[in-house]
Amino acid sequence: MVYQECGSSCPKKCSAPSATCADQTCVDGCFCPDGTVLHNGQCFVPDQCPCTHDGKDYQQGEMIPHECNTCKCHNRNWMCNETECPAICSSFGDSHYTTFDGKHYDLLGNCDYVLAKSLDENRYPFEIITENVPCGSNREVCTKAIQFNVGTPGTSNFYHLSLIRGRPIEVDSRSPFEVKSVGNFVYVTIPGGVTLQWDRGTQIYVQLTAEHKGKVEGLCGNFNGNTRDDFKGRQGGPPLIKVTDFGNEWKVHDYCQPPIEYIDTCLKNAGQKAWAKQKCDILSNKVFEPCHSLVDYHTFHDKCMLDACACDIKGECEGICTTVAAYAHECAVKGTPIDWRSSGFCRKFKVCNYSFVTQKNPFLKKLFFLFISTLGIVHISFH
Ligand SMILES: [Ca+2]
Repeated sequence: MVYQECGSSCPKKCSAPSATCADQTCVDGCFCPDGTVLHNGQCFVPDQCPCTHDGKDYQQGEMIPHECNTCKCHNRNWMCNETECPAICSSFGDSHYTTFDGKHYDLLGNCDYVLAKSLDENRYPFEIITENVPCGSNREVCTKAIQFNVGTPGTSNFYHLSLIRGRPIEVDSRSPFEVKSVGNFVYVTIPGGVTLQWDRGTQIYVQLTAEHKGKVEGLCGNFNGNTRDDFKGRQGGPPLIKVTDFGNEWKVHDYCQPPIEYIDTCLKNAGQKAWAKQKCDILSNKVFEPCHSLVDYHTFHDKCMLDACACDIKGECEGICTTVAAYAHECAVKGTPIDWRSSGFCRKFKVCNYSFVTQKNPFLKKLFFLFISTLGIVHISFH
């Protein structure tokens, strides 16, 4: 910078390099040399000004990942390639769902439900059905059974896979299912870009590649990029207003009762609210701070409170751990694993030497990275 006795009272900045100054009075002080502009106390040729993202500066040519794309800083602007990205639908706890398009909702129902189903024009017809399996004395659901169907029913080109906690997964060698166990998670992949991930409990993630866009239906929504039209019924038409009506559309058996409105368990069990808040505040405190700008925690905090208030026994409430694990999973997917489990909080998985699974296969390494991140174990070195 150079000293001037009479410099502009509003010097040009990277954020507005060609702005004109209405104030004609001059001031003395340190100014950027002619042809350069100011940014955070430094002078830049306007073309070389850094790009900013999430409050950080990036120099010309620097690249950052954005979902499945890469963005490069070029002349102060981000230039991103625009590959259509896969989407993930999640279901966790006994009632929490996020659609492919990112709509969050809660639904309580004891039935089999169509989580995701391809429409007829899909090249790879598939259907994923889940069933809540209660095991608590309250309404707590401890696991989900999953039925994964591929092909056309009634033909020789039809395959079925059952995923039930505690039972071995039997895969027909002629079927298109590729099943991998990585730590506590099971991954089932079929050709055509469909991957199911299950923690053998209540966490289910369905990932679809962009070729399925607009070609699916069910509780995971229609994957058309519009969050507001996800509550479509089986007949199509305008989206349904009430979540219970939407859920009722996708139950598999007519004899099941309709799903019920999700009640605010913290109103019902008001005495439990303070304890629940103490537990769930892990999501809003500094443990998860690195993830707050990447994944909004408020929705997960709300779900955690509902689950915690519903717990009939204080202590290792599975619903709390599952919800926090689900948030940690989202953070890991965004590239920010969080070491969140502690001796007094949801520490029910052992930390083992996992390096063996990562040695051979980069795909497994990636899956495993997500797995340990979800568990909150990050101090693992890959070999
Ligand atoms: Ca949609």
